[in-house]
Amino acid sequence: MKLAVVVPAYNEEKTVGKVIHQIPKRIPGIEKVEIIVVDDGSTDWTVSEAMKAGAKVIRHKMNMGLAISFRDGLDAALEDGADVIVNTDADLQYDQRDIPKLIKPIIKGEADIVLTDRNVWKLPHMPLGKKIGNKLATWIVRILSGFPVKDAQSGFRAFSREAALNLNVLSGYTYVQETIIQAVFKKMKITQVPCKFRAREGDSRLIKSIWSYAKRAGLTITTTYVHYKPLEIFLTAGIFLVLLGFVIGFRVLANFLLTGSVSPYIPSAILTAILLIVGFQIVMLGLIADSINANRRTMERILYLIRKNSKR
Ligand SMILES: Nc1nc2c(ncn2[C@@H]2O[C@H](COP(=O)(O)OP(=O)(O)OP(=O)(O)O)[C@@H](O)[C@H]2O)c(=O)[nH]1
Ligand SMILES: [Mg+2]
Repeated sequence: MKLAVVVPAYNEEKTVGKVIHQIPKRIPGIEKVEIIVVDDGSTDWTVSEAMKAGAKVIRHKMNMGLAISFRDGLDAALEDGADVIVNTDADLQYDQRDIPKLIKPIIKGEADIVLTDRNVWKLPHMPLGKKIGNKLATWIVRILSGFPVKDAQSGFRAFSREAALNLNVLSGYTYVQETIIQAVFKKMKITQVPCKFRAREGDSRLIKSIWSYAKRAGLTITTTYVHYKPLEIFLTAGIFLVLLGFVIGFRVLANFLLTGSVSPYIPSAILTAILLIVGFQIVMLGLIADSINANRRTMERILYLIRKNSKR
């Protein structure tokens, strides 16, 4: 079996080499380990440090964002014939010696994806605001996906070849929540293992402020859910409005049948009309969104087959 370790990096000259050296090169069940650094337009010495440490480097001329780098890393690993893919950060926060533990369920064929749990509450170096943000985002992913994820923000993960072939990252910013929601909806088997997580030296490259992260990650989570469950969302909202319209309109209709007049319920009649029209339109939108969803599934199947049959 071949393992590819993907390391997205943006201006990580101080740590990327150490991360590469720390990655175990001999792992039971693995014949070959390849390290792929995805340099995202770094303006420091990240690329030369990564090459010096022996990694293959894929370069973006401009900063494209972490999610796009992750996607390109997965594609490169698949093209190189990886059977197992690990994604890790270049900032030395994760302990690469956890990799054998991480890939074990995949080698044994017991999981498609292995997530890690940093146990954020117990991390002495993580600020309280970040802990709360992490817990909140994890809770939202748990509710939306229906999977009891423990730490949705940890980027240290392992994927089987089949899982990587099936994932399609659409966000440009962060892939962590999107991939979990997709994996659950695509019925992949997910396992979770605890991992160590050190304090970061220097500033975060990804998170400028908790609010901007929350806004962008929130948008990604919402759109991912809508992409996969449009009918449920629109149908629920539309039917709710139509039913409300019927409840309010019942009195208007009864009065009209008895007296032949809408008065004195004209405001209720207007509200009923609005609720019925808007509700009906939302149901129609749901049906259109569901047709688009069917197209997405077809296209994902085509992409899967193209990836599966290319190179190797
Ligand atoms: N390719 C790419 N990688 C990025 C970008 N921003 C951050 N990274 C990398 O993604 C990994 C995680 O980024 P961090 O800045 O450590 O973000 P984080 O770990 O979520 O947050 P911290 O807890 O503050 O470290 C690191 O390896 C970064 O080098 C980016 O724009 N593009
Ligand atoms: Mg980090």
